[in-house]
Amino acid sequence: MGELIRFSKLQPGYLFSILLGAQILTAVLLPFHVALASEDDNSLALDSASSAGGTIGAASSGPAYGDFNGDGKDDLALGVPGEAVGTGDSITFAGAVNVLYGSSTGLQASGTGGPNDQFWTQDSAGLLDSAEANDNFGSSLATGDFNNDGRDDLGVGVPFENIGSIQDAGAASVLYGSSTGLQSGNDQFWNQDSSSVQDTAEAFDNFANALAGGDFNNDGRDDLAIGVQAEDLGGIEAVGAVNVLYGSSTGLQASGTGGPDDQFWNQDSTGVLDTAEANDQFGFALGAADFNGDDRDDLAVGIPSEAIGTIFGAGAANVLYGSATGLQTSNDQFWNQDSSGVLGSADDSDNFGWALGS
Ligand SMILES: [Ca+2]
Ligand SMILES: [Ca+2]
Ligand SMILES: [Ca+2]
Ligand SMILES: [Ca+2]
Repeated sequence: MGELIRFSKLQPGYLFSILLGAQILTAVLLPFHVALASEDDNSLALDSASSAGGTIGAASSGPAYGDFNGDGKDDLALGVPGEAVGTGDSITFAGAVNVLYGSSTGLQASGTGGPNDQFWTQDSAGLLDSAEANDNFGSSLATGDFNNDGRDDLGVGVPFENIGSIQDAGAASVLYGSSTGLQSGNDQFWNQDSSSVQDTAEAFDNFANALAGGDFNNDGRDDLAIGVQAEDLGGIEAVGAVNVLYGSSTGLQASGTGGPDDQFWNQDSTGVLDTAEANDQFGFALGAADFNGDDRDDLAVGIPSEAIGTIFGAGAANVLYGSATGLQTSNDQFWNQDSSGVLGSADDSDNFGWALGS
């Protein structure tokens, strides 16, 4: 059900009015039960969800870290997806990102020993698109040096962005680093209707609910994996998918110019283990790291609502390994708590793979 993820910004009454199916309650509502706590800006579901071990979209990446100004001290971006923007905070749940820069004494916000802190919204000068109510800019974050200029860049998920009139299709903004930190001069705004990006923006896809940066082809330019947790495929709802954009000397690109062409992965992709089923939410969480030490980063994809046999919502994770041409399926893996050697056992609503740390 592609609309499930809308819960994070809907009223509890509406939630209860449509959440009647046992499957939803056990496998999907459970992860979001904390979302019912409040719709108040300062106690947004996305924040309170952390007590359950993850947050919507940010489950994979949490606060991002990277050296945005290239001074050798890592900096910290913090998503604030419930931030109200505009005069009188009139644009509610538009979302924002705070950035704190490192110094020899650690993070600081005064401009002492490092750049002054920053506050980004879609209404910040130079940033593409604009702040709209319920966009939830900052729901997910990922860092990487996408153009390999020695300064890390920041991907910002906006999973409830409308694309034209397509509600909650989702988008990702990318801000590039500079000697003075993140700046909007050459920022990008990606969605599934962007030129050359595979698939199509559809209502309630929630593109960019999760993000992970890694160098999947080891060309020195980091690449960006983008979760689309509520993607429908072939009439099957919310199976989930992952778009991958590869870096180039000019940053992320989807056309195959200066780097590999973009990819679109799901559990029905040729070679990917298991099968796309309704409400799996493949791509709910993402984690990138070099699991086999071949210098190419690999991608773990959380599928917290995956059924293992008849065990509903037990959860699983697919792992795709990097290669000289990018992510591929030749030695992919499908892990769950019933996998040989894995501790624990797959039980109803365990939600294995809800969050990934790498
Ligand atoms: Ca820095
Ligand atoms: Ca960069
Ligand atoms: Ca790369
Ligand atoms: Ca690897």
